[in-house]
Formats: sequence, C-alpha cells, structure tokens
Amino acid sequence: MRSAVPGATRRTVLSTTVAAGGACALAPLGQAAAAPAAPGGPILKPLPTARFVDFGTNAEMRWESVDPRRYLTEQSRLFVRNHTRTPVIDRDSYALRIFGDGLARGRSADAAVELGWRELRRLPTTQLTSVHECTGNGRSLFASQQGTPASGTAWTLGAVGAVTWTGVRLADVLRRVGLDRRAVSVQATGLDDPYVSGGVDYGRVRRPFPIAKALDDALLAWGANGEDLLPDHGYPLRLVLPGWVGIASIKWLGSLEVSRTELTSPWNTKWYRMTGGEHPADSPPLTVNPVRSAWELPWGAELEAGRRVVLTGRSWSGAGPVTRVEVSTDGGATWHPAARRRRGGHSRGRDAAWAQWSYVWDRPAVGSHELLARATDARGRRQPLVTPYNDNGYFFDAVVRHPVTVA
Ligand SMILES: Nc1nc2c(c(=O)[nH]1)N[C@H]1C(S)=C(S)[C@@H](COP(=O)(O)O)O[C@H]1N2
Ligand SMILES: [Mo]
Repeated sequence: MRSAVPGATRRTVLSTTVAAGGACALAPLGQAAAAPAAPGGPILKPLPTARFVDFGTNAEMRWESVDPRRYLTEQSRLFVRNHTRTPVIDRDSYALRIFGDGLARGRSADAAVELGWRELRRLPTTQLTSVHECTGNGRSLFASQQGTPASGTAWTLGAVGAVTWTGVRLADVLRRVGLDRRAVSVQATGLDDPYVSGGVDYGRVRRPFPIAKALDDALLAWGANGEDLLPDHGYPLRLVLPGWVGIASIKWLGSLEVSRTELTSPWNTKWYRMTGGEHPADSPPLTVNPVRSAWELPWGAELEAGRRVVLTGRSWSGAGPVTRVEVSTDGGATWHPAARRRRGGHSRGRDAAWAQWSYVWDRPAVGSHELLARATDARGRRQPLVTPYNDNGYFFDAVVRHPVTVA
C-alpha cells in the first residue's frame, strides 16, 4: 500500500503572470494532500509476447517486432523498467514539490513549493525527441558474447525506444521558482514504493544530477508521442534527461530538491556507476549513454538463400547524432556502409534520436552467419568489439554478433 508523501502539507502556486526568468510571487493555496497513489501492478499495460519479453517488474521490447516504417516507439511497445511496481496516481490531487537551499528563497522539504497539474500545464510547453534507454541495455551479451555474466535483468537490446516528449523545461520551472546562483545539484525523487533489496530499505527511487543539465535540456514531461504518459511510463509527470542513462529520468516525479551542495543517493553512489573489472574504485556516476546498434530481426532469424535480402536496423548514441553505420557479414573482416533511411540524425540537431538504416545482403550463402553493425556518433565515439566488464553489466556497447541462418 502507498502512503501520502511525508512533509507535503502546504500548497503554493506559481504565478504565471511573471515574465520568464524572474522569480515570482508564491501564493499559498491552503492545505492539500499530495499525490495519493493507489497500489498498482508490477506493470499495468498489456505485454503481448510477440512484442515483449516479460521479466516481471521489467519488460523488454522485441526488436523483431519493431516496424521499420515507424521512427518513434509507441508507449504500448516501449520497454518498462520498474524498481518495484507501477503506482496509479490521481492527476487532480498530484503536486510536484520543489525545495532546497539552492532556491533563491531557501525552502525546507516541509515548506516546499507545490505545483499542481493545472499550474504545470499553464507553463510554456515544449517538445523534444530523444532515445530513452536503460543503462543495462544489452547486459545479457556480457554472458552470451563475452563469457562474463553480469548481474541484473538479462536484457538483450530492447531496453530502448525513441520518444517525442511533451512537457515544460525544467529550466523554466526553476527560473520561475527562483534559483540561487550557488545551486549545484538537483535531486529527483519518484512516488513509487521505496526500493527494498537484500533486506535493506533504500527509500524512494531518486537520483541527483548537476544544475547544468537541469538548465540545459531537462524536461518535465507529461506526454509521449502526443498522448498522456501511460501509468507505467510515469503518469502524470516524469523527468526526462535526454541522452542520459534511463535511471536519470525519474518517473512519477514527486519532488525536486535543489541544493548548494552535491546531493547523493544510492542510485549514483552504489548503482549506476562502474564497479568491478578494471574500473577504478572511484568511477563517477554514469551520465551520457554510449553508442549502440540493433538489427530489426529475431535472434537466430532464418533468411532465404539465393536472394537479395533487405535488412534493417537502428543505431543511436546518448551524445548526439549517429554519423556513420557500417555492417559486416563476415565476422568483422570487411565492413560496408549501411544506407541511411528516412530521417536520420545528421541534420536534426539536438532533436536527433536514432538513425534508421538498411543493408542489402546479396544472395547470402546457405549456413550460419553473424550480422555485425557498428556505429559512430558525432563525437567520434565508435562501437568497440569488446566492452570492458563491470559487475552490474552497464553500457554493453560492443558490436553485437547477431546470429542468423540462411537456408
Ligand atoms: N520513480 C522511478 N523512476 C524510474 C525508475 C523507477 O523504478 N522508479 N526506473 C528508472 C530506470 S532504471 C529506467 S531505465 C527508466 C525506464 O523508464 P520506462 O519504464 O518509462 O521505460 O525509468 C527510470 N525512472
Ligand atoms: Mo534503467
């Protein structure tokens, strides 16, 4: 069962009559309960087996179910990653709480600014398309391709999607609330159940991020691909940190703490940083996602011999557009450019999400083969042949050897 959010006793509203950039008057609205959430299920949306691999609290999109003609990933097809389960939150009693000593008029958690659904909707709306991806995407390949199993959900490559988010820029919200120049850190906390693992209660899912990201392209999103968010994807409001590890995009956003000192949580100290393998003990929290590629094919797909086989796939990077995709059908001995399809990443600036590509495999020989796709991004990062091991199986970005049979 869920309980009310502690400390949420006072409700204030942002005046939207104040010009953007200026601090505004905060008018108390009296008492209101914050965001009571009914118990939900691990995942509430349907997970047809043709589209998803069901891991219980997590669900992976099957790449072979991806429609090559569609650029965006519909919410009904998007992977889900829950630490506990999807809460059902009532939008009308929902409020986002903002507090901390990094606000111009420092506020304790008990005196948080509260922004209800209607106040949020009155703020300037913006849209942004980004690749949304779990840090552990590709994790099972540490075992299957490199022989070094890593712990965590055994995703193949389907913990990813491209979404056009609708919402309000976090920068706009923070400027209206009023930011102290000394603010350095923002911590987002979800309204889902506290996360308990190995008998330890780690509290609500939360992760801090630098003020620079907050003021750059962070979004408070209520919409995905023109629809309201589904409960599984954060209804009524989630944070989106474009290009960053999925954990940074806190769902069911309950509060934002803005601080003049670095904030921490287990989600940036214990998890979602590199541990084990050759990684130093003080590896920083993970931020920007790496470069990856996937074929829109079943694992072990059967292809017809003696024909021109048109194969499709996608490549993406957390750091910006993909500039180059190469394909190998001989285990990496020779590489051939893939053809870019429709809207790629080149000209779409920061809105560029993934690149769609195709490759014509002319009359492949009968037998077993591996298909390799290797992408390079605008920062010159190219997928390696091997990903250095880490205990939690994050950032598997090596070129994947996708098995197919030609018969
Ligand atoms: N409140 C909350 N936010 C969360 C999570 C969560 O369990 N609770 N999971 C995170 C992780 S690890 C990922 S990969 C993304 C998944 O978002 P999605 O389920 O909408 O695809 O949400 C992130 N935000
Ligand atoms: Mo994730």
